[in-house]
Amino acid sequence: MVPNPPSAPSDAQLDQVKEAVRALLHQPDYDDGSAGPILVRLAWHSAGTYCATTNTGGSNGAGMRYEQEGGDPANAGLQHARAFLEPIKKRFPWITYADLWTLAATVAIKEMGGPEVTWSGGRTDFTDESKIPPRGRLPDAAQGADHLRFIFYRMGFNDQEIVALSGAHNLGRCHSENSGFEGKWVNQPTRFSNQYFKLLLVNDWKKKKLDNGLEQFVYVDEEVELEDNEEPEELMMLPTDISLLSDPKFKIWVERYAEDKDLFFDHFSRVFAKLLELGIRRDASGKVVNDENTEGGYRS
Ligand code: CCH
Repeated sequence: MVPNPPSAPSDAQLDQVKEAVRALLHQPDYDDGSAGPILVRLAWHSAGTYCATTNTGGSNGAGMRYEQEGGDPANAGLQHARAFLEPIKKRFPWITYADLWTLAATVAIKEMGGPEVTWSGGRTDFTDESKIPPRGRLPDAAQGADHLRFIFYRMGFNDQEIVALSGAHNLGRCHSENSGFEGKWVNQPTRFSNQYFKLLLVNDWKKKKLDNGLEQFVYVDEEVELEDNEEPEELMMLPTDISLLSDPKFKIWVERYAEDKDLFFDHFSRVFAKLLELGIRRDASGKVVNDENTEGGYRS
């Protein structure tokens, strides 16, 4: 317990943090030139451990700072996202890691051309590993629609929300050193759009077995004219992404989001805000109800 927690930050203080996040997004030497996609994944994995039945896991605690969660193979690569944010935590020590990780994702989404996501602060950071949920709660990309429902229903999401959340795969890429999968979903992976849904529907996805034995789906645009020595650009989908096409209840939403970008942005903004609140208990005034073995949180 923190005897005398600080008072809640002012909007001006939060604006300073947001500005600092904006300033670090441009990373010419990293991946596709932006820290944005991996910051979104960091927030998602921090929240996606939630179990509604037991009310454990979720975006409180920033448990990935500990080996038990940070060293989970499902979180491989996210150390880069945490390292990007570390100087901001040093500069603004009053913000908890759990708040910083979630807030940074909303800034990144907006800066990459996505919707505004409502964010509220007050998350606390674990001071030990006692509340870290067991490994194995994040989705396995090699599986299908039943698995997606099993994982996301556990968090309290419905079919429409599962498809909307999956639209985050407009961003970033797979890295063989992290997940074993390789490649990006869309041509412009640092631009938030509904392109992922369009490509899912229009392209003829072919199964490809990787050297490590994993299977993903790929598409190569044969129509594109290439310069000499230029390799054709291959786009990819995970087996879980493809399962959104084969399951009729998911496919309805893939079709709607492919044809209506505004609808997708609206639904994504709501469902991402919901994701970031998983595991957070607030009183009627919106203040977080603090647990033991955590630090941070604000005086009302
Ligand atoms: Fe995801 N995702 N994700 N994902 N994900 C990966 C990368 C990103 C699954 C598997 C993978 C969501 C849902 C799922 C992002 C956001 C979200 C990778 C590659 C795998 C594998 C990791 C690597 O190799 O570095 C599966 C399965 C699901 C099931 O639904 C949801 C929900 C979100 C956010 C709302 C983002 C962003 C990335 C790109 C990260 C990067 O480093 O570029």
